[in-house]
Amino acid sequence: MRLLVLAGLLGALTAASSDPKAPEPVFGRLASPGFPGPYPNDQEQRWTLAAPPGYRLRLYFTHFQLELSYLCEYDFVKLSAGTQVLATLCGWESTDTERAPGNSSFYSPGPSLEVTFRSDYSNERPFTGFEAFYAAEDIDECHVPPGDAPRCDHHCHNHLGGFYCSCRAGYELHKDQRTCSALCSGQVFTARSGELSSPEYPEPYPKLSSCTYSIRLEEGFRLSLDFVGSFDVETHPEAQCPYDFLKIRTGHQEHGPFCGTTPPRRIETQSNTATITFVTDDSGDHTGWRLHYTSTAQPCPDPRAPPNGRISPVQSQYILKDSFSVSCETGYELLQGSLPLKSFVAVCQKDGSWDRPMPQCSIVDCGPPDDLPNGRVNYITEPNVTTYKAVVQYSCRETFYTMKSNHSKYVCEADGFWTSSKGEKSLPICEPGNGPIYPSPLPPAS
Ligand SMILES: [Ca+2]
Ligand SMILES: [Ca+2]
Ligand SMILES: [Ca+2]
Repeated sequence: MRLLVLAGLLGALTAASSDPKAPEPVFGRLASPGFPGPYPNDQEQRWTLAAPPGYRLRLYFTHFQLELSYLCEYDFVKLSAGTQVLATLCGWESTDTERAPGNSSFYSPGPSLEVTFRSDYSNERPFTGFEAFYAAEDIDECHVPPGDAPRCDHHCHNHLGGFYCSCRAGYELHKDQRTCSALCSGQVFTARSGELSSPEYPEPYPKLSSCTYSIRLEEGFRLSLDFVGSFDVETHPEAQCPYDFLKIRTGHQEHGPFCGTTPPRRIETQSNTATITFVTDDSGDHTGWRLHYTSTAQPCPDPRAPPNGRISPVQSQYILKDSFSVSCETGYELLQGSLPLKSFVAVCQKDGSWDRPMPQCSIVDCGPPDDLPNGRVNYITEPNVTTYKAVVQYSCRETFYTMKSNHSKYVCEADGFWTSSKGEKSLPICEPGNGPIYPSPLPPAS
């Protein structure tokens, strides 16, 4: 963890010190005294090379010929940065124990490089020393050796003299300039059941993030919370969840903090609300958690459909906010007391009662059929029965009137109207005519 913090700090410093102006180019040449002639004895020369911040130095040799000694004890060129020795070089080509530069390039780890040339008291052969060139090069901070922590949580952008980090959608760059914090606050769940999880679950959750999730149901519901799937939140053997933690507040109760790999047990609450807080620190790879919530409430009595009616939907249980509607069979109409209803919906309330009483399905009554001028009406089904499917028949006063229509039977239909078999609701007409008239005259033979 400490390492990561350090890397973050370095990153922040480097990013902060990046200058929009392009720095002066830094390059040059170094050579041993007297080059290309032999170098003198008892020399010690030091060059301190500096590159702008965010740059490093590349050094390569075009000529190298020094006295060879065991571990380069006599004459050598030493490359160092601060207290770190990068290379000690001597001879003219590498041996098992000594190194000569050959065609290698040498890079400073940071913006400074020290080059030291030393010769001892003797130069047995006329060794001609070295010539080298250097130049400042941008450090590609985004390129990290395999196994090293990347500079940026999500995206790294290199530029001359520095670099910067950016984040995927749904994240924002933390003020450490490298970590991407999840935008995971203020999520509200209002469905009766649902699922929530740490960001990216079951992939590792983001660092330096603070997530809040609220479950808000209407009063009367009671929430139950179950952790499902794997549970993995960074923990510590002694301290209680010092790094990352999950806390749950339900009503006036607080649960947690939770961490570790054992999921918390089912939480049965007496509350219709819950707030889940998940806070993470700047390190660790843990997969997080997933929570399934359900809710219940006082059930309402099972509704029983009235005769000739049906209810929908049919459920094994109805609780708060559940509703059902009643519809009547064809030929029946909804009636609450004596009041006809267009439709009926009852809703279960939080005290476990329905908000209105069950209606009835009452048979449709078409009422007494209209009188027919110059004619009469006979009840076919039963005397004075005027309800659904009842049939009446009209006839004209005999001898003087004939019926224009040949549909004299009317049925009480579901819409409450007497209707002929042709679908007519208007009465037949009795017209003055000849001879004896039959109740249902046949059409004249053609
Ligand atoms: Ca020497
Ligand atoms: Ca750079
Ligand atoms: Ca952590």
